[in-house]
Amino acid sequence: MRTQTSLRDVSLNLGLPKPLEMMSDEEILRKVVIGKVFTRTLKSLTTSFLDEDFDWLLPVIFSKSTDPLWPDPGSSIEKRIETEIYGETVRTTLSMIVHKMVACSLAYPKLFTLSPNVRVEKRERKSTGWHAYEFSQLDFEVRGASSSAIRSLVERVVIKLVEDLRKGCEAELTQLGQYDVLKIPKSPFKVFDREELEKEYGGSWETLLPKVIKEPVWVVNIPREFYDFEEVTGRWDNYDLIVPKYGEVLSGAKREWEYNKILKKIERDGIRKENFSLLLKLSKEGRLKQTAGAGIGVERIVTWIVGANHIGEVQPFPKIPGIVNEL
Ligand code: ASN
Repeated sequence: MRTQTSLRDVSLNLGLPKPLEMMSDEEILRKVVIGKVFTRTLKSLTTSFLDEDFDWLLPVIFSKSTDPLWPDPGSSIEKRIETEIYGETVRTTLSMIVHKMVACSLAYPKLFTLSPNVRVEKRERKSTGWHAYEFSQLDFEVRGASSSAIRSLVERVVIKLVEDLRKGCEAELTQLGQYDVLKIPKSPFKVFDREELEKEYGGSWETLLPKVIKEPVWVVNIPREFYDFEEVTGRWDNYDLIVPKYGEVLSGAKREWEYNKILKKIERDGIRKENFSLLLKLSKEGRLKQTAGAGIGVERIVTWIVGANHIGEVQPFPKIPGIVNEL
């Protein structure tokens, strides 16, 4: 007979996640149980945003302008997908940051979207267990919000999620051996400054911090793309949410909105101005507003919740760097 937590170890020692058609009955059973938790996670997250009066926008796949993902030290893109339609060069969505900034400024003061992100990561990232070359973000943005307001909102959403799952998925979490592991986090979450972490752990704080924390924590002040707000002191007004054992499940920021600053930062980063001409135009005309937001890596948050060994385990069709299955 199975013990209650019998599905916990099904994926151990089996190597990388397989496509559905290659899985044993037991592995499929584990996939199905994880799938139930996934569905409830989507329900809880979207309900939280709807209850907070957010508008739900559908995502886009092709645009002339998308996230540069540069010079983010965390990104390792092997290939950028560009194609031509109607005589124009378009790119697949790396994140909906540009769309969020524009839509939030011009039309929807509180918005979220569940969007596919295509990031063709270097193939050596297949063994991190934390990267997939296609994944989904619950990306949201709020006009006029401060970073601390966004962090409080995220804390409410994450706490509600764990509460909902402990109620609605007790059987599944027990089978996965996670019911006793997954505790309801206490608000406010601890906040660490990246500069302090560098002093303590050196450059590998991102891999070391998840090993020492017991609850989700914030890391603030992380140098990255031009659209995150930089104060005159050089401090970045941005944040990552880090979960125990795994790492970053959300990144976000207050955004830049002033033309001169955006232009300077784009030039500093050596990225092509013409790929961000709309953002530059709107900011020059004073139509880009101060916003703040973040994106939750949906597969990552479920990986943490179910205690998976690899993010591909929570994807029905695993998109593991370097491995291209038929589906
Ligand atoms: N979603 C992130 C944000 O809101 C951006 C990203 O994924 N690169 O800041």
